Amino acid sequence: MSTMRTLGEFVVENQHHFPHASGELSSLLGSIKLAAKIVNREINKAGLVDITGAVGAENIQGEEQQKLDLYANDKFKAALEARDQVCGVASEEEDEAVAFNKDLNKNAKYVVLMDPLDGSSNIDVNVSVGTIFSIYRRVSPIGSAPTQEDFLQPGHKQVAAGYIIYGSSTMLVYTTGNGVHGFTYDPSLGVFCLSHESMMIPKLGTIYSINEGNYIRFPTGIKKYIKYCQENVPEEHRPYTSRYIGSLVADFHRNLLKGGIYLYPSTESHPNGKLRLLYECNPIAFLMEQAGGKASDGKNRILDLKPTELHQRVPFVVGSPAMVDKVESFLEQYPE
Ligand code: P6P
Repeated sequence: MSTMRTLGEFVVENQHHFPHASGELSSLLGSIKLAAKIVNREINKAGLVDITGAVGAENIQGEEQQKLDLYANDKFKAALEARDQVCGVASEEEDEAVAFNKDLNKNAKYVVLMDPLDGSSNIDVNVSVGTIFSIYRRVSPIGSAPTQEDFLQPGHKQVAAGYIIYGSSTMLVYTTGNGVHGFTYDPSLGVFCLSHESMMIPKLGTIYSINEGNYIRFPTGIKKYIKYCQENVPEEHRPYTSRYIGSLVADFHRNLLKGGIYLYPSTESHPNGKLRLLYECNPIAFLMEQAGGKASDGKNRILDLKPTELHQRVPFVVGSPAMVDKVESFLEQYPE
């Protein structure tokens, strides 16, 4: 239910929670909000204009870049560079971190890491996709160019994180460490309205999200957990329901609202899993913990991991706390 409070008003009302608040967060989120509106407009036209499909190039991950991947990357970078809060960004679509060198960025205090359009291979088949962002205070001296250390901070140092889901409706969901709040976009007004204040995930859900096509390549503990989910135990609300869209933001958002767990484990071909620690797992983990859930690599808390590389991957288990605990117990019981 929309309370007719806009994102801008809500952020200003809660600005005092943001460390060293001086309107920086509202301006920083304002640039993300602007880029989200622009990307949303193009996604909703996809299919009508030549903006879908591949560009015939690959990103550093070796993944085929979609036209909208690059479009979204450009728009979010431009919006962040146009304000004086951000000194640089790291992106799934950029091999290296990008330093903003305009005078207005010189004294900026923050860096942003992002997956500008996660799940973009789904655009051509009209499945929800999303933008994921993660915000840190820089650790290098203000006034100098950002350094690798600014971007390789552990997830518990995030000052804000969130996502935009471009789905049946477009929503922006974010946290600054004081709860998770969701805003639904009203295109007729051009504003994001507060629709989900203080989102909390149910402690136990009945949805498990994993690509079971990889079953034979999963660790034994994951195979055991999948079979556990499928056992018929009515008093424990099992069997569970399998729901996997192939778009992290969409799977996560549904599980956040209804309760559930998302898993992208290690496999033989991807020993560190597929998802990237810095701009997928850390922001999603921050949101999940703020919503009362858990996020681990199957053993270690995601937010405690010390990053070593910009695009490093990590196995990922995120969702209702009791369900994450159960996965970790199976992995402990059946170590590889
Ligand atoms: P698979 C999209 O490429 C993504 O990064 C996530 O959004 C999604 O959950 C996952 O990969 C899907 O990967 O291997 O199951 O197709």
